[in-house]
Formats: sequence, structure tokens, C-alpha cells
Amino acid sequence: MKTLKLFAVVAILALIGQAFVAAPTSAQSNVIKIASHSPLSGGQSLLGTAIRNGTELAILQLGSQVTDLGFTLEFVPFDDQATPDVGVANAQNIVNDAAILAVIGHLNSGVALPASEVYNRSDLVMVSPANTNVNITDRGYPTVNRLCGRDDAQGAAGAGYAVEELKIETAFVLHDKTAYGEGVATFFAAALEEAGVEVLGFEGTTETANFDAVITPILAQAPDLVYFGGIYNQAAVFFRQAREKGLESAFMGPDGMDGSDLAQIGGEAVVGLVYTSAAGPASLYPAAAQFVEDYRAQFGIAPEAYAAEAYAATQIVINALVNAITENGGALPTRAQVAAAVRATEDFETVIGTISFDDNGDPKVATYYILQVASADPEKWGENPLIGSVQAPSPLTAKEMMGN
Ligand code: ABU
Repeated sequence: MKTLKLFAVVAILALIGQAFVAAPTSAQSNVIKIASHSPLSGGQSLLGTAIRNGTELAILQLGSQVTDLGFTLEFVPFDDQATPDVGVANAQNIVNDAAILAVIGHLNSGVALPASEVYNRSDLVMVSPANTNVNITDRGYPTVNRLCGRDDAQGAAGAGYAVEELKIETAFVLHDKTAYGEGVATFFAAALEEAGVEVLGFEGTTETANFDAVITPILAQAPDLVYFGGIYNQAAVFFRQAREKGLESAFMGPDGMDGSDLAQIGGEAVVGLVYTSAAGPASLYPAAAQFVEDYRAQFGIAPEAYAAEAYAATQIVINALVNAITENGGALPTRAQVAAAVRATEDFETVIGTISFDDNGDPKVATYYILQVASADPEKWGENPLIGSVQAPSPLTAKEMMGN
């Protein structure tokens, strides 16, 4: 009899425990949380921290818009470690906290793609400051939006510069085998070939330390240009070793190069490297001067790429929260209501300019910046000159402009 009673108690405790673990935390009626989700540790934490900081600064400065309506607003940063599995596990924890009504993230498209499947199943809105892979928005999810441009246009913009300004005739294209790196490299190589440039090689590599096996065939072919579709922490090591081995080709890459750690790791080898970015230099954003000052005062460092975009993404989320609460008669809105309010963003002034989303969550028009590394000193990263820019409509906007 005693044993039976014990079993009953254990069974009840197990059930309570299960309910506690599996069920989403129920939202307190007056607590709203905004999460950031980006790499805060590892080799890409420079940009991941910029995303986290930009989100936090906006909440600190603008959160009163929500708290004035009777809610408590909290910031919850998550570290995805630039790793898809970690991002998905975190995403599951995020959707289980019912007070989280929006996510600002990610840095890596390869993490954002699977994590946003989890958010979307729970109607949780994501606003990405940085993810440029075309499939982020081409899935047409009502919860997935981004403030930056797309890799089809970024690849074409880079190729246009390489052909018209660098006048290259041959190129070797590398990528990091991620959704982002391979995607943007594919668009870049296709645009080069369309322009008549001979692409001598198209290779993926996950090597991070010794690039001898990659460099040797490139050295033998001596291309005019080597492009690396990937992120600075890996690419800078490659570029440095390639120069040390005598490779004289021009170097180029996409927005994954846009971090001062490229100069920190690559040194003189990356001076002169041309990179495209979907993040504008802060000096180009008229409203950003105050942001830069405030960011330095708050965090003691200069904002890296995508910090201002994360701030802008949070501006959009806070505005959407206010609209959704108001439309809900002052009560806590559902996640779906917040997602709809974000998607309805139209001609909204942010620190990076005016934003309108199309029906897929792309900005209706995006700018692609072309910059060149001017110094091996990482402190001078913000002084890299802008050497070109291209504006392009999103695919849906382009269709509308054609009258389809
Ligand atoms: N676009 C910059 C970060 C890389 C990515 O989208 O995966």
C-alpha cells in the first residue's frame, strides 16, 4: 500500500514537472519581452554583439512608448553561437516563453532559416537586421521580415563593380558552404559569367586554419580576382595566408567581410579588399549621428555593421507593439497581432532611413553599399570609404512596378 502511494505521488510530481517543462510560460498580462538572437560567443560575436547592443539601446531609449501603455518591457538576449542547432534549440525556448512577442535576429542566414521555422509555427515575429539569403523572405512567412537587402542583388552589385571598375577578366570564387556564403557566391559567379568573366573555380571550404590546399590551385591559375562568400573570421585567415604565399589577385567579398575583425585578423593582406554590404556606414544615415554617440556612451565601443539595423528593427517592433496594443483596446496583443502590425510597417522613419515592407517581409527598396578596406588598423574600420552604391527594389516590388 505504501509503495502504491509512493508511485502515485511520483506520478503526480512527474506530471506537474512535465507540464512545467513542456507548456509555454503563460504571459503575465503586463509583461512584454523582446528577444535578440545572434552569436554572442565565438568568432562572429563582434557582429552578433552589435545586433544585441543595437536592440538593447533602442529598448532603453524607446521602451517608454510601451511602458506608458501600462506594460513592463524586458530585453532578453540569446546566443545562437552562429550554429543552426543552437539557434533552433534557443528558438524553442523563446517560443515557450509566452511573454516574448518579437525576435530581433539573426546574424547568420543558416541559423535564421531553421530558427524562423520554429518562430513561424508559433506566430512569433522576427525582424532581421542582417540576414541576406533569398530564402529568408522567399518562403513568404507572415512572421519573417528583414531590414537589409538580398543576396541575389548583393551578388549582382558586387559583380557589376568587379566588371566595370576593377575590369577583371578572370575570377576564382570561394564560399564557406553555409546557406549564406554559398548563396551569395552563386549569385556573384552567375552575374560574372553573364558579363563574360571567366570563373576559373567555384569551391566551398570549411577550413579555418590552414588554407594551403585551397590556395595552391588558385595560385596556379592566377585569377584577376578572388571572391570569398563567407564571414570575416574565416575569410581573413584565408586572405592573409594567400598573400603570404604570393597570390597577387584582387580580393573581394560580400557583407560577411563587414567587421573590423577582418582587419584585426587579416592585417595588411586585406587592405584594398573591396566588399559589398547591406549595412550602410553610419555616416550615410542622416539620423545615425546621435545613435553613434549614444552607442559609444552606452557600450564604450564604436557600432559595427548591423548595430544600427538592429536598432531600426527594434524601432519597428516597438511601433508595432504600440499599434497592436492600441488596436487591441489597450490589452496585451497576441503574437499574430504583433506580427501583422510589423508587416504593416509603411513609410516608417528609423535610424537607417524610411522602411516599408512588401508582402514577403523584404524592404520594398534596399541599398547595397560597396566599400574598400583602407587600413589594417581595426580602429579605423569605420573610415573605410564608400566607393559605390546600388539601390534595388525587392522582387515583389519590381513585379508591382512592371504592373504584374
Ligand atoms: N548577411 C550578413 C550575414 C550573413 C548571413 O546573412 O548569413
